[in-house]
Amino acid sequence: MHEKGILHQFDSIVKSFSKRDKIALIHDLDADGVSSGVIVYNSLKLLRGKAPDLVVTQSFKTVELLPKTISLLKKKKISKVIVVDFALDQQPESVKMTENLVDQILVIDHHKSYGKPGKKTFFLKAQLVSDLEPSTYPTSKLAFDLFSRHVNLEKWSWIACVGLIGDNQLEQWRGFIGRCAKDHDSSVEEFTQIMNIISAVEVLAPEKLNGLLKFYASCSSPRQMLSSRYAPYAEKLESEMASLMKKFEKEKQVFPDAQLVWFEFNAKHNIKSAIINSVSNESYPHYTVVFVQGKGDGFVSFSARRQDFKVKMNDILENAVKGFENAGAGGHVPAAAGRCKKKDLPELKRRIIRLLSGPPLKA
Ligand SMILES: [Mn+2]
Repeated sequence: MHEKGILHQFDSIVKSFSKRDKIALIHDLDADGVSSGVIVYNSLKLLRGKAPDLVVTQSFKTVELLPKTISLLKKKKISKVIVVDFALDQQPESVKMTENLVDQILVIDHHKSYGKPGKKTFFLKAQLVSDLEPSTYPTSKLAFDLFSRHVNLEKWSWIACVGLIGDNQLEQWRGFIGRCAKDHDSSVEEFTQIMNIISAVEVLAPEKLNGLLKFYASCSSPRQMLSSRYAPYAEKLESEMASLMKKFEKEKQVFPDAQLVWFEFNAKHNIKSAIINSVSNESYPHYTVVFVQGKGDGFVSFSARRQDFKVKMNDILENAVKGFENAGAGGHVPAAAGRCKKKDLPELKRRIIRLLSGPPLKA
């Protein structure tokens, strides 16, 4: 279907939203996921005079709707589901289970497409409506642009900026972000600080993200977020990151032939995504950077970054976990992540080094 057809379909879904629908909003946990959740939350409020009936913040980052989420949808008699900022199409099983309960699922996302798993589900991927590489068109801006076709969201344009910065897209969108900073008497620094607050709550107190999202939706200015009870988490995270950075400098392994920097560590909080972006952007933009974090539960989670788009991080990680039991991986070209059993880590590392050392992979 062409761009126009996709937008037309989106428009008719949006026009069908009414107060009588029982709508659930489900969002990814990072700054773009939370910010796009807020954009949709406030859009629904304007559109139908009522916020979503349910906001689900899942207990960990995943591309599926967890069994607990699905039973909650059932219990609350949800009729429509809106999912933002994760590739629900990567796990068709949970789509099918959810389709048995609800009338419609709308997914707004900018991860790669994995096919169309269900009849009642409409996937609005960034790449269907834009020529931009999808990782550079974060969901918060995509949702802002889409819902702006129906309601005036200028009051909350700063929230789209926070999501853009969270997904590492400040340069790509500098014009838009600069204009929004002016409109809201704010600055790139303030937007970045709000992004840091959300990331810090995601890492240090994920159980508070659901409350944060609703508070964030009620803010009429960036400064309200900056002076909120969530703000102190940013400082706490910063000091944890500083000590992890020292450990990185001491323990990192560099493989020049594979253009790879590899770092393994243990930590209680899920801190790796917060720190890998700065290492990748500032120190190793032309290398693949992989961080592996153990939490003592028999599994390791890992993130990969590469800023020059010369190697596809999502493909590398998806290939590297093939055949592993209880493992998964996915994401964007410059940024991807996954999880596997700790016992498979040595093989994972061998495979990644091999994949990076060989000729470029075909998509
Ligand atoms: Mn995103």
